Amino acid sequence: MGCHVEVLVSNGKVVKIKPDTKSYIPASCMRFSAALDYHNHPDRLNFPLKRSGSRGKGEWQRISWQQAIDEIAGKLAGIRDKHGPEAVLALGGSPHAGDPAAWRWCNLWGTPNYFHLGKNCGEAEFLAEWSVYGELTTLSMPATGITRCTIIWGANPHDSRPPLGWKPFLDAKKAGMKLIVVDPRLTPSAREADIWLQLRPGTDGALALGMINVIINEGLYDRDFVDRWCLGFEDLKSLAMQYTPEKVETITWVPKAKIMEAARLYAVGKPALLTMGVATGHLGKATLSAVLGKCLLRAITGNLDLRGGNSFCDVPEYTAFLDELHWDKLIDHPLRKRDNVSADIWPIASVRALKLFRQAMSKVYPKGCGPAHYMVYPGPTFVWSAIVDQKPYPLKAVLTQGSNSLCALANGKRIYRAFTSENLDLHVAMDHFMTPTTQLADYVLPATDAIERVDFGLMWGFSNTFTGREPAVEPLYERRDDYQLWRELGNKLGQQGYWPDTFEGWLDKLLQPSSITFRELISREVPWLFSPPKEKRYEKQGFATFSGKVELVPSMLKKLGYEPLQGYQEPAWSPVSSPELAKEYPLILTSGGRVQAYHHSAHRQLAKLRRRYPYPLLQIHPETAKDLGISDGDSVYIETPVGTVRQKAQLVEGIHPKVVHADAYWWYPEQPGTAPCLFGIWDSNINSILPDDLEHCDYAGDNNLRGLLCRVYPAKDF
Ligand SMILES: Nc1nc2c(c(=O)[nH]1)N[C@H]1C(S)=C(S)[C@@H](COP(=O)(O)OP(=O)(O)OC[C@H]3O[C@@H](n4cnc5c(=O)[nH]c(N)nc54)[C@H](O)[C@@H]3O)O[C@H]1N2
Ligand SMILES: Nc1nc2c(c(=O)[nH]1)N[C@H]1C(S)=C(S)[C@@H](COP(=O)(O)OP(=O)(O)OC[C@H]3O[C@@H](n4cnc5c(=O)[nH]c(N)nc54)[C@H](O)[C@@H]3O)O[C@H]1N2
Ligand SMILES: [Mo]
Repeated sequence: MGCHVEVLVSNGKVVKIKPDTKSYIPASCMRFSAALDYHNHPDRLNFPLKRSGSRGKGEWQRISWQQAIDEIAGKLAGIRDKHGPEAVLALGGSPHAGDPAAWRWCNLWGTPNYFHLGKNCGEAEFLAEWSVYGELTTLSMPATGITRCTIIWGANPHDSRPPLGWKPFLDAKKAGMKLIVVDPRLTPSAREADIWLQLRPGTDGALALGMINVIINEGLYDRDFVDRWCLGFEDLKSLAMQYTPEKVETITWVPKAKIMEAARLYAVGKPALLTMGVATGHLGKATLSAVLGKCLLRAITGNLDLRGGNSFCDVPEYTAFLDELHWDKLIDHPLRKRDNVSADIWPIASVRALKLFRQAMSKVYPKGCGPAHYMVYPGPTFVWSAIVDQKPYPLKAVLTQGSNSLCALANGKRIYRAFTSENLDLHVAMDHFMTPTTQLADYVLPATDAIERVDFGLMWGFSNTFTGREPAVEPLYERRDDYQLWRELGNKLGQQGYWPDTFEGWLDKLLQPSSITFRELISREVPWLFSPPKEKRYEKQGFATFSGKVELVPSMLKKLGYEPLQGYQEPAWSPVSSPELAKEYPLILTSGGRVQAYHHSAHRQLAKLRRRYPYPLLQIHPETAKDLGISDGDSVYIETPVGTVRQKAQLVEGIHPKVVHADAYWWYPEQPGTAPCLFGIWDSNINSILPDDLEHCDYAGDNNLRGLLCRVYPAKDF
């Protein structure tokens, strides 16, 4: 997650990696201790490979980079001639060093079918924030001595963001800040809370409306801010009046007294922060009310663009990020005739939406806003069907870079069908290791890791920060920077002139507005550009919405065909929305909470980490386990209507007896890689049995990963 380490090198070889104690973010979690093993691991990909048997057979032939690039470029050109640039899909992962280059390549190429795993990350919440107030508050942290109350909502920073992202909460608490945590589990973050709201997974939208009800009824909202800066208050008020604390207790299982107490504490605790959290974007049909509800709470309490509250992310002005990425090149690309494959179904995630957001923001941000790429992603379900059924139009090539989609996305069987479809003419995957996903590629390319390449952080354009880092050693074998994949393909496919020769050259170009080279930056003691905190920018410039105000009933949603005043909607599977199914699958399933040992599907190869965390765990309440004849450490089956996987039971008190939490992303690098085994992907990976039909997708097409149903029973040991 970008923590700093010191790498000791002898004779061009890394000998030791330790936390950089001089840095402001020294590595502290257990993962860095395995970083050297990661760099040298015998299973690392070191040379380009070309498939020789059928897809998934695991038969590979080593080829040169030149041959790989020539053949891939040749195939892409043929696909573009026959099917248009939109027939190429790029699949990117969570933070890795090639992403902006991939977005740029796609914009120049003309495909809106860029699917970044961020789709299942913060997208749903970001799009809601843009719709309501035209800004993102993703990076807000409590300010010690200033923030009086924080709600951590759907996140567990203790495990997901140590040390940079958790310490500020502790520091602020010491200075008197009150902490509220909304989480179905008693996580290490929740243990620190003054109030823990243990809700039924998926019911966040109802909880938010219940809190709004209390805040309005008790006159605790910021009247001045609402009068001057918000539109639609009366409509929101009428909606919220339907969500009495009694009713919300029934929906969420949170006692009404706690709902009222939390609402009051938050509303009077100004400046107060309400955090982003990926969980609220994983709720399928229940997502929109949840993410809007969070935005509305921030707005009516006047905590927007406020120091210590939800401050706005800065636009990346130190870098040429916005110029370099050329979103307009995608909007007006001469060859692009179609929007992404799911634009008609989820219009908020489309080029059309990108254009509308740009219009709405143009007064405040003439160059557009930062991470606009979040607006164009197609939804996964339709990506797979555009490959298998070639509808609404054919997708013919997939360029996977730094993503293990077979593990990280819902309904693995559907993804498997897509990757093995005869209609898929080309699948290229660039990674550090063979994974279930790379195993289904035609070409597999070896990437450099963070120790052997220059690296940078600009938070995907979310902020006006830029940090740089130098490589410790030359790349091993034939590993290459991810940047080079896009550059070389670009140079062969009509993008000549856009791509500096080296990754560092591109970073120099990005840094031009700051009149500093990448080298100069990284030779500084603190190699970091950042802008000082700001607040109340809206007083001068208004909000970056169509009206210039905070839109409690967002006109953006209306323009795109959504109901802008959302009441709470149940997830598609729940005791309320599907009571018959709930009889067969009586437990509420949530999944994927971060664990310190691993980054998503990665690192399972590393013995040091595997010893610490050898199996995927299903957290279950001791009473429930007892009723099912399950003891701590027993193997259990978890079954949904989509399928069955096996994990080990971990009995925990801090979970509701009707709720279970399954670890996500499990696969076993030690098992055979050949299909259908694919490193044991079907054994334990909860995502492979999560549903992805239309009824489960949220308003932007994201997967429903939390707030589902399952049953659990003893399994044969493993
Ligand atoms: N160690 C480690 N750190 C990581 C990552 C990693 O893989 N490993 N991944 C990084 C990435 S890409 C991301 S996006 C961040 C995410 O970081 P966080 O936002 O902190 O996400 P999680 O820990 O997945 O989930 C947060 C909490 O949501 C709770 N939850 C489950 N269902 C619900 C629900 O219905 N409602 C609510 N309110 N809460 C629910 C879970 O119990 C969990 O504790 O972490 C980043 N940091
Ligand atoms: N059930 C459930 N599923 C989830 C979530 C959840 O909370 N619950 N969270 C979702 C979220 S927030 C996210 S962000 C996604 C993450 O989804 P992904 O990003 O697809 O997951 P990773 O396992 O991190 O896959 C990254 C791959 O990139 C490789 N890699 C690492 N570094 C590099 C590099 O520098 N270059 C290249 N080329 N490859 C590299 C790794 O070896 C690994 O195979 O998962 C989503 N899926
Ligand atoms: Mo994420």
